[in-house]
Amino acid sequence: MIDTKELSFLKRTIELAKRGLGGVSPNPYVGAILVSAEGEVLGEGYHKKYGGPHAEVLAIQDAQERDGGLNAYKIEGSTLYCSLEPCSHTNKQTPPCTDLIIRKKIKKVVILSVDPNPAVNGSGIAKLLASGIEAYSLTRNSGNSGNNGNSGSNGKEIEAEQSLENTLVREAYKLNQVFFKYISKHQPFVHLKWAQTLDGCVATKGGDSKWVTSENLRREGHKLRLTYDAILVGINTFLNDNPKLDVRYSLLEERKALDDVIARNPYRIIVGNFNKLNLTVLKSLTMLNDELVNRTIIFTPEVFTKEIKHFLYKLRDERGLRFFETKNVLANSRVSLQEVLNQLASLKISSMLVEGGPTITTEFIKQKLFDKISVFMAAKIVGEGLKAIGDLSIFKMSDSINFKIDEVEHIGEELAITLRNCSGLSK
Ligand code: AOF
Ligand code: ZN
Repeated sequence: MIDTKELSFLKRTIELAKRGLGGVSPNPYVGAILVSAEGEVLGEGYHKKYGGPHAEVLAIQDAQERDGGLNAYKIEGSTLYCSLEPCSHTNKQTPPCTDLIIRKKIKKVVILSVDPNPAVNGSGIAKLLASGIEAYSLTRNSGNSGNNGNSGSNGKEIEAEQSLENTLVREAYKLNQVFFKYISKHQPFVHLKWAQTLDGCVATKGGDSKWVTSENLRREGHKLRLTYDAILVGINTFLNDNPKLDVRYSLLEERKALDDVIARNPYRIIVGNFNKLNLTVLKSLTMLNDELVNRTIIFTPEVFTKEIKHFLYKLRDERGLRFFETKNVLANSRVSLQEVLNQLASLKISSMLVEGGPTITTEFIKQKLFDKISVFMAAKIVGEGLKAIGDLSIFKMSDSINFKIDEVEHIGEELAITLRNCSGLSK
């Protein structure tokens, strides 16, 4: 176990890492802080941009430049705290962080999460140890963790430190859940989200859905959008709601104002059969017209309707629309969602928020292709209406799909519930 001061440095690495939001995907969020042997902070850094310098490199650079380089000599013998294991592999965009750490004669490296990237996965720590650096992570090799029992704490303090340590390890895991899945399974992280009434409806029986939840909760939805590479909807939502699927409420602008981080709208994915659509209607829809057409991606079974095919090809060639005719077509001309996920992974899209509607969401649930669910619940009922989830052919309560509730947030009169699958159905 490590002491409270060191835990506070690790906590800071998570705060720093979070500032990379929107810029680093498909890389992980990483923060690092360099502390002198006397316990003063020499430098801080976080991974800001995919392809840009890593957190450790920026922390060391900060230590070299701070106060006109006055404390640069203290880097030798200092301790580096990192939210993720420093990389040790080559054949990538930036040089390995471990080499710089070794060159700078840093004495100790304390890490929250091991990097599950098969090219790293403990070899960063091994390389540091082989160079005589005291290196350990709180998530693995904890036998090695410098817990020499000499922290001088009494029982209560040890308990508090242990609980803070566990909290930080959990937070570091949550921070990079998307990266961990993408890098180990080469599949995007899938988050299903819908807004419903107390009686489970996303629209009235007349089809009215504006609005199920209040403005407050809708803003939360946009905050969620900001954290994902892509938003996916089914063709029905695309036609009926004519959504834009961008990030509003000035959230992008707020991010842009923070340091020099990147803020961008997520990709917008439409899944469904484009064959039977009305061309005039199609031509009028926002996502095929606005300034973000080059961030729209369509997945459809092969399009036989000549005019529609011509229109979509033209948009692809002239405005950068991405248009995929899927190879695997399921019953009723449904698109294979597994094929969609494979294709997205090859486009380096590491995460996706599925915003409906019921048909496509039910399909993701049926095919067990999701990692997380958020239900935004309004304190209202409408009786008969359009159900959030369609038929799953479940007849016995004991066959229901069960979840663990991760978080319940009370926002005004409404709830934001985050769940994870726990009925043995997860991939
Ligand atoms: C670190 N610190 O800040 C990050 C790490 O292509 P590159 O050079 O950016 O390398 C990407 C890989 O490096 C990524 O897949 C992950 O394993 C690790 N990310 N490592 O030491 C960082 N972002
Ligand atoms: Zn690195």
